[in-house]
This record gives sequence, structure tokens and C-alpha cells, in this order.
Amino acid sequence: MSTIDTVTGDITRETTDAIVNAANSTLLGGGGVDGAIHRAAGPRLLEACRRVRRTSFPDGLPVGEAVATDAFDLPCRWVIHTVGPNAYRGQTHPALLASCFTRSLDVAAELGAASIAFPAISAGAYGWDADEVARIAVAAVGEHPKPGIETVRFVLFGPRVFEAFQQALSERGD
Ligand code: AR6
Repeated sequence: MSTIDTVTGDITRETTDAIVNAANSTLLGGGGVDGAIHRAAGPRLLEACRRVRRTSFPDGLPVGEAVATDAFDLPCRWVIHTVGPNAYRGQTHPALLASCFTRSLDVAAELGAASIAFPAISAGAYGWDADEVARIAVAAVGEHPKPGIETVRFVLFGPRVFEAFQQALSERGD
């Protein structure tokens, strides 16, 4: 049985085994949480992402997929990069966003991670409504078997998104 909790804060400070990055298909960095993770992890993270692109995803990481790298200067062990759907490009199907959470949990379980922290994927530059992100995230994480994963933490920036996740968790009874 896993615990699911929510905190406000900066995900780069998390000491969970894995943290999830709300990246873009290039995997080469960006703004928001992606920029913060790359800054805190140091330049070796970008090198690792370039390697992933060369070896596994020459055309970029598809929306809803996830891939892991080491975490370098971050206090966690792994960064799991996923690409959320971009509402401004018409990517509004809930299954695309749910897949980011389920595929990240699949990757975490394959790595043997016992704990994982997620940001509010797609709730920033990609334009999704925070309440919808929260409902989809909480349902996807709740329904996943999470083998070996003891703790799932949502690390939210600011009270508005935090409240959305609190509400979604209480509606599911978690
Ligand atoms: N810790 C936790 N949450 C954060 C942090 C942080 N350090 N920084 C921002 N957030 P966004 P997206 C919150 O825009 O919508 C990037 O340029 C933020 O307040 O980071 O999936 C990528 O390269 C918001 O609630 O991700 C892509 O191009 C949430 O994280 C694009 O943005 C997600 O906001 C991805 O857009």
C-alpha cells in the first residue's frame, strides 16, 4: 500500500528516489520546472538527455511517454522526464495527461524507486486547468499498481495548485 501526499515547494529539493520533470519533446531543457531541474542538476543532465535523444528517441520523446536519467547534482537518484500534452496545441485529451503519470510510475518501478515526486504536469506553460490536472493525476496514480513504490508525492508550486490537488485527493477518499 502506497501513501500519496501533497506538499508545496520546489521539487528540486525533494529527496524522493525519483523526481519527475515536466519536460518537452526535445528533452533539451526549457522554462518552469524543467529549467529549475536542469539548473539544479548541473550540465551533466543536459548531456544525459542528449544521449537519450541520440540512442532512444532521435525524433524526441512523445507526449505521454517517460524516460529516466541520473540526477547528478540533485538530492534524488533519478529524474524521470515526461512530456505533458500542450493545451495550446489542442492536446486536451485526458488520456494523454494520465499517461504521463502512469508511464512515469512504470519507469520508477523498473528502476526500483521506492518514492517518487511529481509536479503539476501541463499546469503551467502547457495551459491545462489546475483542477483538471489534479483530478487526472490523482486518478492515474490511485489506479496504478505502483509495485515497490511506497510514497508518491505531489510537489506543487503555490497555494492554488496545492488546493486543487488537496481537493482531488479528498474527493477520491485518499
Ligand atoms: N517545483 C515544483 N513545481 C514547479 C517548479 C518547481 N521548481 N517550477 C514550476 N513549477 P511548467 P508544463 C510548477 O510550465 O505546463 C517548460 O518550458 C508550475 O508552477 O513547468 O508541463 C518545458 O520545457 C506549474 O504548476 O510545465 C516545456 O516546454 C507546474 O510546475 C513546458 O514548460 C508545471 O508548469 C512544459 O509545460
